[in-house]
Amino acid sequence: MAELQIQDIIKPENKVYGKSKIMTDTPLHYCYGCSHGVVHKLVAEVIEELDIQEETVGVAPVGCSVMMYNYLDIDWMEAAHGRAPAVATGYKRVNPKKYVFSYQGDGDLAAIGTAETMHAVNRGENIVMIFINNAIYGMTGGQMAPTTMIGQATSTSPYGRNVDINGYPLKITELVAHLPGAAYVTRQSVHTPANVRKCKKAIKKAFENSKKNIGTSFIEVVSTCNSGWKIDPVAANKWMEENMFPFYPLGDIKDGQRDSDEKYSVQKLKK
Ligand SMILES: Cc1ncc(C[n+]2csc(CCOP(=O)(O)OP(=O)(O)O)c2C)c(N)n1
Ligand code: SF4
Ligand SMILES: [Mg+2]
Repeated sequence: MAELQIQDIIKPENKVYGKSKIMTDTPLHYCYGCSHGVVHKLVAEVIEELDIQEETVGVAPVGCSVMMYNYLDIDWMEAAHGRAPAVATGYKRVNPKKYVFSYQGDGDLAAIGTAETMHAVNRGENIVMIFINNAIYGMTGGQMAPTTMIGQATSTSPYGRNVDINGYPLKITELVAHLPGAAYVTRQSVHTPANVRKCKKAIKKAFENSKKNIGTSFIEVVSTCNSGWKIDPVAANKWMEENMFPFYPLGDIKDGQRDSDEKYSVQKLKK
């Protein structure tokens, strides 16, 4: 039997994986092991599979993923730090047929942008919010974020986060899930192939929800920042599994639609 040659293998019918056509050829600037690139890829694949490239608008954050607009070939807006859900709200309201998503880190979404986050979900905006929680301010040099774990050393908490001084890590996803405007709230990760698949399913569901006008879809991705944490990517995945998952458990928190207005309506005042 003839020996198998490379050209016998590389054929269109044998292809099992390819780069999404939504991803541009711009090389990603992320550190090796960073979760951002994996999540970008999933968003691109979902947009391609749903065939919504022309109808999708992303709102880029301030943080390591600030240049996400260079990586996905869709329409983009750039928001000031923390303001992505407010910018997404404005765009979606004047263009209700578009698929609008915001993409933010934890410093962006759960620190400076806490108000915008809570109010966008409380209003039940029909947007997708993607939240990359790597427990640190990655871009600016690894400062403590509201999501930093108790005892976790950062450049501004070199002896570890101390609850007496810094308070508790913020579970903003659980808070969001309590808001009546939330339709779908889930926490995912991308550190194993199985988790990558689950996360993609969640992102797809969120985009599909956006067409149904049932409220806000919110996806947290518990992530690593090996550069900020100052450990290698393999150790970062292990640290995340052992230290972050018990506090930030993976899975759906809400899966339905925003609450009905009637639940909160009052009787009209009699004159
Ligand atoms: C109003 C404002 N405050 C602070 C900053 C500085 N800043 C830029 S990125 C960043 C933190 C980003 O962290 P995060 O949102 O967690 O994203 P990551 O880099 O970890 O993905 C900060 C504080 C800024 N650009 N604008
Ligand atoms: S500093 Fe952290 S979040 Fe930023 S690119 Fe590097 S690993 Fe990713
Ligand atoms: Mg961060």
